[in-house]
Amino acid sequence: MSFELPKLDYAYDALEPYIDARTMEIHHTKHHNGYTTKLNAAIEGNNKPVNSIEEILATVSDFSTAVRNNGGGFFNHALFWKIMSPKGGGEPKGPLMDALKKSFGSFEKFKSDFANAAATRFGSGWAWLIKQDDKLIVSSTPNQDNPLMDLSDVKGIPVLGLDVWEHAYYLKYQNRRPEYIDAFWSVVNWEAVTENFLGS
Ligand code: MN3
Repeated sequence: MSFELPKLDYAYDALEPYIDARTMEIHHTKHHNGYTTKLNAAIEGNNKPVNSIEEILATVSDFSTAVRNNGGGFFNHALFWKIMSPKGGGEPKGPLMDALKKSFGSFEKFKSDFANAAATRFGSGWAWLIKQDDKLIVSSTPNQDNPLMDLSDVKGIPVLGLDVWEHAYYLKYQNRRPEYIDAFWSVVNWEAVTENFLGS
């Protein structure tokens, strides 16, 4: 099988002013496209049958470093585009809000834990909200690793993810990663995040 670069559900400029159009365009057409192309090249000719990206990630330690890096990059960005929307922001409702309050004490505490994980991830990586059975926890991973990978320190189902590679924010925010993290809350698509939570 081969993987295809997913289309965005909105225009490159739709997340302005929080995430600028140029960053979105380069991020999707260059970075995500690159991970997709390199993932396909890396799995071509290997003898393991490949049925889904989730299956690859769950057994990623059996694959090459190229599959780990590009398979993670392929999955992480596909999730990232989905959990953002020009109609995003605000607060989640219903079961997700209940679960966040139960796991973190309050929505504000969750936001501050998540922002802290994103701000303190040294170098390139991702901050995550993940589901472990009934519980929600915050974690972060280096590079393009993610919590579905068998070699991840903290494992679970990714519900929300934030790309903190410099390519995700440098054109607009330069070294001010905390400002980018702050802006991210204005574009979070809580309906999509709730689907990730309920569907897993
Ligand atoms: Mn990225």
